[in-house]
Amino acid sequence: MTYYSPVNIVNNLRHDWSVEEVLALFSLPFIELIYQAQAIHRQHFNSNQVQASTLLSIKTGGCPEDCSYCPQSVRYSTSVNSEPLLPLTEVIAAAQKAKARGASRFCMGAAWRGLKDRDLEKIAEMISEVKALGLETCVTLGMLAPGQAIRLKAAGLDYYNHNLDTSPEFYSEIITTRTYQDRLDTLAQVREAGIHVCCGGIVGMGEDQLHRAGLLATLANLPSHPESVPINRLVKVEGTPLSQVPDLDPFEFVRTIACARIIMPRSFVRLSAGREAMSDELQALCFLAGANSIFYGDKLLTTSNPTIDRDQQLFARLGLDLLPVEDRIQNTMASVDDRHSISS
Ligand code: SAM
Ligand code: DTB
Ligand code: SF4
Repeated sequence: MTYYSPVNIVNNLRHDWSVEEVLALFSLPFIELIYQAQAIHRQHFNSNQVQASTLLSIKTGGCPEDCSYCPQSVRYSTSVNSEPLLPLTEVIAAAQKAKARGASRFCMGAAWRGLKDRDLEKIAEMISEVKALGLETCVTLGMLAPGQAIRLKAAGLDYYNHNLDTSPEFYSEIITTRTYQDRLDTLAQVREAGIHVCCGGIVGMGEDQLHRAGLLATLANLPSHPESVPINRLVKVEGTPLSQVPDLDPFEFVRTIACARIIMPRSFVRLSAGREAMSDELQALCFLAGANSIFYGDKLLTTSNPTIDRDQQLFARLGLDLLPVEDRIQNTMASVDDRHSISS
């Protein structure tokens, strides 16, 4: 049996954050907060290197869930139509292109409530082929049933993305068709199968600071910190219930990144959806606050992302480098090896 200690005695990772403590971080003077986040960031990472993942929607639209931010839900009238699963050849071609452009990881997303066994082997084949190209593999397919994660791991899956999206308290305002516990159960299956966890959320959905702190505390208090923590800023899509929600203060977004960096010091914190609408200066502040990963490529799943050209120019102006895939794997292994478990 495995017990988890609240404090990781090997590398001091904490898993007992109270929401009040995280709120206290949010309340620090901005300069103090960024200073603390950057100081912690530099203890664990080369602060001039950024990991890049390229996304591909392998099954677009027609999703039965009611996530109120999502253009792919069948319940909302958006410009996204339902399409079948992409053929393997298209997936391989997109992965080859991503690799040639410098991405270290290829993330395949499906607009599913959960993975069905009838699709499992097709997905496994996609994972194996992408892995064979020398890329890290990631999929996000919704909920997993027992046994499925083990098959995905055997196919060569490095990461499974499954977001908590928001705090437990705000969650029911956003999604009613699956529970928070459903998400935690899928994350546990992923961990148990030995797959790295990519788990984060969305800010700017009309939540308040308490809920942003609640999301981050929940992520940090998981049995292990997710290796990858995507922080998405809501992309407001016409036709979705959240399309008219007021903008989040950009400094509050930077504070969210900084707090994630401080409480999950060894995780890659990804500046995720929403970058296209951000100025170069705001993105630079996010990197200063400890973000060290991006989605790289002209498209997210159904919405647009900064072009490769724009990102390359920004990286050149800031002296940032893309993390090569070999370094990425080594770095991740170190953090996984240090996982705090006491077995008896
Ligand atoms: N259907 C699967 C699921 O929900 O787990 C996988 C794909 S789903 C699109 C992956 C994640 O994308 C969601 O959990 C959410 O965090 C993020 N996302 C979707 N729409 C978004 C939007 N409009 N703005 C920001 N993030 C979004
Ligand atoms: C994550 O946290 N963000 C990505 C990825 N994981 C799958 C998805 C963002 C989707 C943005 C809306 C769209 O393009 O459909
Ligand atoms: Fe479906 Fe995922 Fe979109 Fe929710 S976020 S509606 S589960 S595709």
